[in-house]
Amino acid sequence: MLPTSRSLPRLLRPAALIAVVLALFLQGSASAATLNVAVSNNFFFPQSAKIRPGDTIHWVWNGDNHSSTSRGSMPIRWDSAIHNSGFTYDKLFKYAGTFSYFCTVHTPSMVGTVGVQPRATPTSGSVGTQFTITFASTSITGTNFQAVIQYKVPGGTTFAPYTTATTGTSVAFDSTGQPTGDYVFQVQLKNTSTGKVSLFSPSRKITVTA
Ligand SMILES: [Cu+2]
Repeated sequence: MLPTSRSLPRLLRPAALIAVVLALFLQGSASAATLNVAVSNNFFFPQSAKIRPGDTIHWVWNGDNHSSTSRGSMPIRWDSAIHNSGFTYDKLFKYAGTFSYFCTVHTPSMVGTVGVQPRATPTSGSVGTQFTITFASTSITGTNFQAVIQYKVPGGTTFAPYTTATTGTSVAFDSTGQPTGDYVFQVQLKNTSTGKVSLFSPSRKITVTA
């Protein structure tokens, strides 16, 4: 015999249970996407992959004698070594930035980038809203990494320094007393041990409304 909803703890009532499952699903899907990138003769596709912190790139070889190798100028490093059709290689990207890579066999023509776009919560809100710009899926506290964050204000044409984050996973943007309009953020990852920096990430826009 099934228990009645009255006899169950409040959290296990159907509506609440559905909400919990939905929240877990949304959280999971937001933090663990995988994007396939083809390793072909002689190009990567998409050449400019775009993901978010916590996502994984899954390179799939459909041509022979290629590698996926980070540029030596990058703050993070990876190297699949040289492989043939059928091989796959995964890398998790925890931090925002744009990371360039190449094939060590077909240099300099076979190149690609992984753009890791910061998240924003919310993406729109009235003046006074506290926005969160998330640049990492796991805390950078205690690592050799910093997130250099720039922003463009409403009506602005160029990016200006916003802040450099050395801890946590996100920074706040307090829109109290700020002009309405679009604010655009971009993030560059810096490795403080090597001094190397990524390219700037794909940008993330938030909108402050009246
Ligand atoms: Cu190649």
